[in-house]
Amino acid sequence: MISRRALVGMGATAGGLLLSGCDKLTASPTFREALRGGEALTMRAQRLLTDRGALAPEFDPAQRSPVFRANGTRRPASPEYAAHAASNFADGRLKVDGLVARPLSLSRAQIGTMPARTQPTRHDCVEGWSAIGQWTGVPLKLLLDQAGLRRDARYIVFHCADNYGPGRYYESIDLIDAFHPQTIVAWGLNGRLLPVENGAPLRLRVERMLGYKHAKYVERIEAVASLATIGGGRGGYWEDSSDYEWYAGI
Ligand SMILES: Nc1nc2c(c(=O)[nH]1)N[C@H]1C(S)=C(S)[C@@H](COP(=O)(O)O)O[C@H]1N2
Ligand SMILES: [Mo]
Repeated sequence: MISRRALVGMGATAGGLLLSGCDKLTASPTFREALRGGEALTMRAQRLLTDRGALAPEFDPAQRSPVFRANGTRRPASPEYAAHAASNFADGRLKVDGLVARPLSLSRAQIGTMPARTQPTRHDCVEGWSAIGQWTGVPLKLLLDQAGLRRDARYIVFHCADNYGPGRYYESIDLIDAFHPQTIVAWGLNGRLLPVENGAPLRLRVERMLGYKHAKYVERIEAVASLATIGGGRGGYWEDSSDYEWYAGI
């Protein structure tokens, strides 16, 4: 098919000729049917291509797990984190930096005033358990738009406050997941502020991904062009240390 751009590029005379030609073609029933078939095909192809944008199932609040179990770090061990927790995270700041036009430094209170999304979703951990929790947070897209993502940014890295084993916990996702409508920086769980064991003050929810991608205790969000120089270079703590897949889509 000739794209609109190509048509525009053909100039007025040729364009006019083409258009009158098109008028005749669309009048013929067989051509109209062929067009309709093409539309169905395009729609199917588009669904396949946009599958990664599909929403994860959202559940009835009554289906929530009575207790949302905690896994991995349950409380970061650093004195800095202890001090933040003692002041109810009032002084902590979330940094959004890297390949952005306007680096951000936001308190949890500021983030709490931004538009929020609430989503009751199921968390699936590779260790073989699942839980349904209702998360509330700011869509990551809003933070990235406010910071002004540069054109060379390709991945978003989440730097965490905890050391798990030898190194800092971190995770990363590509821009498709970063802009997914259910990708939020969550500050609430089941109608309350996020508890420490589930990642207070802020944790990532990236609902089309396995549990280990959902970074807890996020203190810095960095836009990068490549993951090679971050941590061990494989895009996440478990990816570096245990060969977990970087792309953990579900
Ligand atoms: N910073 C940090 N984020 C983390 C982890 C961790 O140990 N540290 N564990 C991951 C794993 S394996 C899972 S299953 C979930 C657990 O989240 P929860 O503690 O709220 O259940 O957090 C993920 N994010
Ligand atoms: Mo997990």
